[in-house]
Amino acid sequence: MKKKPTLLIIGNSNVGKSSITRLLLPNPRKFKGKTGKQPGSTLLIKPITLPQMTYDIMDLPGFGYMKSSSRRREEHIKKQLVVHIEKHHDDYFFGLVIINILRIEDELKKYHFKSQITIPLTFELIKFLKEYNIPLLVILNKIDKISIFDKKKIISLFINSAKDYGLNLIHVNEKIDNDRSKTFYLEFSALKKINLDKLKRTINTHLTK
Ligand SMILES: Nc1nc2c(ncn2[C@@H]2O[C@H](COP(=O)(O)OP(=O)(O)OP(=O)(O)O)[C@@H](O)[C@H]2O)c(=O)[nH]1
Ligand SMILES: [Mg+2]
Repeated sequence: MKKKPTLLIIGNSNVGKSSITRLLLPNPRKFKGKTGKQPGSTLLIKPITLPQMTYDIMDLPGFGYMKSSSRRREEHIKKQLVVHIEKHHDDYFFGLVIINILRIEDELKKYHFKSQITIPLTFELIKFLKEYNIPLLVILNKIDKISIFDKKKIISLFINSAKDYGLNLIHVNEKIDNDRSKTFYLEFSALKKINLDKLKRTINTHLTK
């Protein structure tokens, strides 16, 4: 049987990767994969493949913010992910980089504004995936948890900081061409299903190409 194209879902621990994966499945209630309060719920690198679906989904283990695990295990997971992408990047037709919108300010303060040397992990990850030419959508998840005012403030901070690392972030609604130099983002809530239709449509656009 011919292998189906795979959707990549990647990001820090506890950002909502498995919750989003579940929303993309035809029958979410049957999905046995764990979502949880405890970061590190997903540990296996194995795609979800269903006969009813036109693509497979790889819900990768999260990295960072793992209170429950040791640093060594964290490093191990990160290395595993890098090796996985190096080896399997060709399988992926599209990638979702999931970010918890509530964590953006902290990450930028720590690794961007306070230090010239460090690069925020989120930007490093986007750049890494772009090197392999995987088309990406950055998902700013958990917007149900903040006010519209804060949402606007954080998103513009995010876009402006990204520019310093050569990343040109554009809202997916403003997409007019397939300029590979741009990276698209979408604000999202897995809990309230905000922008779920938009997400599904965007994935399908990439599938038919
Ligand atoms: N309020 C809110 N909570 C969310 C949202 N998406 C996910 N969550 C919650 O966040 C927690 C983590 O969600 P998961 O989907 O397990 O996160 P994950 O990225 O798969 O985590 P790991 O597998 O540990 O890397 C769960 O308690 C979810 O219910 C959202 O959009 N809004
Ligand atoms: Mg998970």
